[in-house]
Amino acid sequence: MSCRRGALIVLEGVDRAGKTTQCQKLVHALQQSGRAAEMMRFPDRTTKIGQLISSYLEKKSNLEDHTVHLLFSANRWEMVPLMKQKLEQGINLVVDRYAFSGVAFTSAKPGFSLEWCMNPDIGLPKPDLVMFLQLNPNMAADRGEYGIERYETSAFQRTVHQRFEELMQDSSVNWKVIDAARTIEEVHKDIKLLSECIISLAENQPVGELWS
Ligand code: NYM
Repeated sequence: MSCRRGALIVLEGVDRAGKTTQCQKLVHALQQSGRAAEMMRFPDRTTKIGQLISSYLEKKSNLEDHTVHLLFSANRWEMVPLMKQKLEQGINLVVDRYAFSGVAFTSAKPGFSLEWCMNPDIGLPKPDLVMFLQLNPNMAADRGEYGIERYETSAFQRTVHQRFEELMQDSSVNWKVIDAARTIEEVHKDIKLLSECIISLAENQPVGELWS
């Protein structure tokens, strides 16, 4: 008998919503409760493609806007064999950003439709659950100065937030909105509960394909 597969759980949100902290806490909590869990993040800056992206984000290099969008997508695709392998082994994957960030950030640039941006990510492993850490971009800005990387301005983040709102209209994706304006522990409690439910539901179902 094959083992139960792991769940693919994604956390999304604008910068400073607390995604990374919450991903780490979730992985830890799942492991504490005896479940196999690992964290992944996109962009994965460790690969050759990831290094091109990282240099672009740090403003050490310039890349044409379509090109960098496709690199972000390629950075996800190059991890797909590993993701599938881990899910099949029963490891729950907790992912810090995924294709939704890809679409929200590029489509916040002038001249990019949601549809064009979604295309290269069609067919990626479909998350069983996408939790959107909802934080008003003004509150996100109040959490301290934005960093110096590309996209880290209040005006751009407001547009990114609007694009996420549009993406969340798509009922083919299992979106859950989490109020991220609360304490770290309150937010974690909700995330943990939702994740535990989806892990039980996903284990007997095949991994789906995103947007296809
Ligand atoms: N970003 C992230 C994109 O523009 N496209 C993508 O596909 C992904 C996954 O990269 N501002 C942006 C969002 C962030 C930046 O993310 C780096 P992080 O989580 O700060 O490393």
